[in-house]
Amino acid sequence: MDNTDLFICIDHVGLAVPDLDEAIKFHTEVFGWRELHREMNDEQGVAEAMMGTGAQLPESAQIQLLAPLSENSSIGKFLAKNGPGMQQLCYRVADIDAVCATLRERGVRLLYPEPKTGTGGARINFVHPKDSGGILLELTEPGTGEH
Ligand code: CMX
Repeated sequence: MDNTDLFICIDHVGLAVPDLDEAIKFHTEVFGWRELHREMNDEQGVAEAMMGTGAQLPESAQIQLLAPLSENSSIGKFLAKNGPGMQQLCYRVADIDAVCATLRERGVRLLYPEPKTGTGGARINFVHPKDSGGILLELTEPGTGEH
């Protein structure tokens, strides 16, 4: 990776769904995705599943299904306002602390002062949608459990 690159690749696209089991069934039976991973993240207020293909190319992006654990969670509020749909785009990074520092220097607001825990023990942070062209942008430094 060239040291001017901030991002490695698109890690996943997150879809807000009202019911995780129903969404997994739909995405497997209709679109042929495979369920690769499932977990609950109480801090983020989500039950989630990562969906991929059989090919699993090293840098192939996954689909993340995100169901709310409560109405007051980020996904609960998103569903109430927008209904089901694309909630976030996630870029993979090698060093989230360095990338967040660079983005802050460039005037971009990160949601958390320090990274929190995401899928598979990843370290995550988010760029506010108002600072990224209207897209909620997640940054993930993968943990050992995600890929
Ligand atoms: N994509 C694009 N724009 C969004 C958005 C999204 N997902 N969520 C909110 N916005 C926009 C709103 O439309 C609103 O714009 P306007 O002021 O023009 O109407 C603005 O951002 C503020 O939105 P809000 O509804 O007042 O704010 P919320 O209380 O819903 O908070 C956000 C928004 C992004 C700060 C919150 O959703 C958040 O903290 N997200 C990060 C955590 C998260 O999403 N966790 C779930 C996923 C976990 C995981 O990936 O592991």
